[in-house]
Amino acid sequence: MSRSEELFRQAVELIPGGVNSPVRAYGNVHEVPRFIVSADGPYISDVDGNTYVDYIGSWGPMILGNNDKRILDSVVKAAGKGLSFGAATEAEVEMAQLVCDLVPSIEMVRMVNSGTEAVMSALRVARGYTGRNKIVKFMGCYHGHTDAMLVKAGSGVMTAGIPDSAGVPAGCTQDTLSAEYNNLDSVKELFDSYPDEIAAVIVEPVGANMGVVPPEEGFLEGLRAICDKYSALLIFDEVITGFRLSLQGAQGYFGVQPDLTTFGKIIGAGMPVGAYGGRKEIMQLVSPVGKVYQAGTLSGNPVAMAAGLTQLKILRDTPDFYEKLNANGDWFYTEMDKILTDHQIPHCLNHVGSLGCVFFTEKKVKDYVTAKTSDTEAFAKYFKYLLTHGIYMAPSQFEAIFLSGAHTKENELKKTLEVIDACCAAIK
Ligand code: KE4
Repeated sequence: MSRSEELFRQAVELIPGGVNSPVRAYGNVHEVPRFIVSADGPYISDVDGNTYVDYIGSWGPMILGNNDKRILDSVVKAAGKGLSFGAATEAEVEMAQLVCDLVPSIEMVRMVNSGTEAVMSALRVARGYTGRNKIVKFMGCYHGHTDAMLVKAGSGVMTAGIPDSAGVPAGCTQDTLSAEYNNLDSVKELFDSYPDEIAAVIVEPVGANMGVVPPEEGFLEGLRAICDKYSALLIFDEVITGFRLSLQGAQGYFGVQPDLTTFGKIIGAGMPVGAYGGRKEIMQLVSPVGKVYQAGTLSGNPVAMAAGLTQLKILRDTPDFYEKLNANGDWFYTEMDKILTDHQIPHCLNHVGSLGCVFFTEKKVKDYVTAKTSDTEAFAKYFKYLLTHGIYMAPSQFEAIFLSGAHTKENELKKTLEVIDACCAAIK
């Protein structure tokens, strides 16, 4: 028995599913989760001495690659002065200034400790600012596990959101309306029915939690126009896309400005950081100055700020970082698509910059319904082959591949394509 198997057997008796976050349990791919001991650059290593090319990067934060020594040094230095003070610090002012400098739509920002907390807070601010209760989200988009976002996928103008989790009272989701990604008519229909009741539309500007689903031409611009027409707020959930697609996130990449933005992952460089921000007239509503309450013991924690600040400054100051990362992504995913096509494997490969995903379906995946046509058993075979040949991908069809600046065409990307080629020959 492997050490991972031993640990997993022990873990399942102590932690729900043996993991501290469900996707890590490998449930969708019928595998024993690999217990990790270390990571460095584009690599990650498990307790049994196996090393893999890492395409999860802690689900997005590791855009520079794992264990960047510059970030580590800043964390050690900050930790040496004390782990947390629960008081204002210069690092928080520096982080707020940096985010406002980098993201044009943001004039004021509040740090929290996770993407979920950022979304929960942004929704509350939107409701407080507009005095309205309803929120529009999109089927297939994930915004963390705050009650209001845990609604059953399903459109329908009059159907109030139905909880998609036990323990969520109907009252928490009755004001959450579901629309179809890349379908502006489904959004207009909701606004036609509730013209002055919708506080906000929240969207992943690139869907990355139903696999990767890019916005079709005009989709984000259309959401902007609809929100303007009905005086609702547009919230971009950039927990994944923030500081990934460009230094200005998806809003800079696509040129559409939201009213509020949520961040996570990269902003913390692997430490627990979330953030939400927007125009000052909106953010001034947040306590202690405004009437919308929000708080957090460890928000803006000095050690986490040190990590996030160092990573964001490197991304800001490294010439052509995003051009090179996104060009590697374009090349890698295009080559991957060619390999699957040459092997005549039904697939749809979607990508935007360094984010990508292969769906095992012959349909063009453009929303939740088409994403769900994927053959998840075929995905499980693909996943297992790659894992047993040194390639560490997300253990679910409905997640993303995350490239980092540490992955090189000549080495890791080339090796990965060779394994994918062999995989296709083996599984078709
Ligand atoms: P956290 O609370 O997990 O920091 O962020 C929630 C969240 C919010 N918004 C978007 C767009 C997200 O993708 C996430 C979390 N992403 C998942 C990966 N699909 C995190 C991995 C996990 O749940 O373990």
